Amino acid sequence: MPAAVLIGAQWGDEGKGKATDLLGSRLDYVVKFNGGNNAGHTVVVGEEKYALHLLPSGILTPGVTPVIGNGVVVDVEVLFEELEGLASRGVDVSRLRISANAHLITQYHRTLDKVTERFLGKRQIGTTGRGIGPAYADKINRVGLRMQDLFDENILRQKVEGALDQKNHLLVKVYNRRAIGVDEVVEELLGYVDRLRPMVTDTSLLLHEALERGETVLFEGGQATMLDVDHGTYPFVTSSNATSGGAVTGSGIAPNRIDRVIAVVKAYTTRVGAGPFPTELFDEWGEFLSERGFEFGTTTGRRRRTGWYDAPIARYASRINGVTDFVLTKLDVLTGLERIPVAVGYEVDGQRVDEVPVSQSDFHHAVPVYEEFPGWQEDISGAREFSELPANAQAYVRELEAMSGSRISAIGVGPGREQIVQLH
Ligand code: 2SA
Ligand code: GDP
Ligand code: MG
Repeated sequence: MPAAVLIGAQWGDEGKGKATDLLGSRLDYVVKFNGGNNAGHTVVVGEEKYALHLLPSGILTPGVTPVIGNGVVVDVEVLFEELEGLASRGVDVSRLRISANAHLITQYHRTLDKVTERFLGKRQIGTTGRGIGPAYADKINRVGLRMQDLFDENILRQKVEGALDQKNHLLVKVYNRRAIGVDEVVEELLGYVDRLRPMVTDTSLLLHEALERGETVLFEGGQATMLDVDHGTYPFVTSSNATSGGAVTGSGIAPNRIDRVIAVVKAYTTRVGAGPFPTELFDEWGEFLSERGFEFGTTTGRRRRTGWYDAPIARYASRINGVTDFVLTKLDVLTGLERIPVAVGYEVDGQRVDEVPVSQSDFHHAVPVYEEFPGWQEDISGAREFSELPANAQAYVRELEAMSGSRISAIGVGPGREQIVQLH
């Protein structure tokens, strides 16, 4: 497995952090290729619980070099907070490398994210408020700041001036906010330069050389397929490519280097923020999944919306990402249910459809068509072999596998690092 991509198949929080951590001992590099500190990965190691936002989960595995690729947007204040938090708990953070081409999130991006959301009223996306969308908008609009700009004060000042010209107009005239000064932004950023210098490099070259030496690299996606700016439920998406293609553009590694695509999929579905969600539950079963699965945002603490497994979404993720293996997580959360519904298709305006509809309006009012499978009552959190799962749990996994387009290679039966059943 010289180069593998690990992504989320649904709307995020599938347990990607844990899955990465699991592969950790076999890896040399773990690369974050999209998003920023909107991500939230919870990893439980023994008694210790870590919540990672901007840093790749691989940072927790000794010997692994964590990399922040060019496709990431970096809030440097958050970066150092997170690094210091981990270092104070004994984690070695000295290997971190950051792409010179990664873009920066500054205070004006955070401010704009929050005021824009408020302004949208009922049309809110439900962003994490971390400045992600505005930072990517600047990148595409060619007024973004990159890591490398920090090392030339003149260039940095010019670029901040350019970016603030437009933003101050918007902030003052439209949103009735105070103007942001060029000096305050530049001074704040310059304060981090000395600490950043040894970390910032050409990470595309670094990874290329590692692969040439036969070392292993894992590309870890933030958010998930249905939140991808191109392939997700636009406009209720994040502003980056969270699908496997993003690993290529977001790291500078060619597509033909990648030989495995692992998608993490929950045994049910959750979503945080606004947007369509066909299998969403508003009853006691939704409550059951929320409480049992402890479905609260790792970054914002928001309660996640919950629903049953949606097989067309898994098939869609399989196709868009070229999934070679699924890691099915949180199977333990379903323990105790008599019957488990799974969406096998939808009804749209009286028509049966088997795939995720391309029309956003159709997806908004798609009604799931369910098949029900028998549940199990036994505690499965101690299972480590497939044969140790109750027969109904085994059958549920096999049914999902048959509907989802790729093989299931591992099953999560609890939050702990060791709570996993490996199939392949
Ligand atoms: P943004 O902030 O611009 O990326 O928000 C746009 C949409 O993307 C969703 N989004 C997420 N969905 C699930 N998990 C995410 N990470 C955190 C977690 C979220 C949290 O692990 O729990 O703590 O709330 C994440 N990040 C972005 C977001 O909800 C919007 O729908
Ligand atoms: P990520 O964003 O995909 O990394 O996922 P999050 O960390 O935001 O959310 C997943 C949550 O599920 C975390 O609290 C994990 O500790 C937890 N988790 C992961 N795998 C399992 C599992 O198999 N069973 C249970 N019960 N919890 C799990
Ligand atoms: Mg998360």
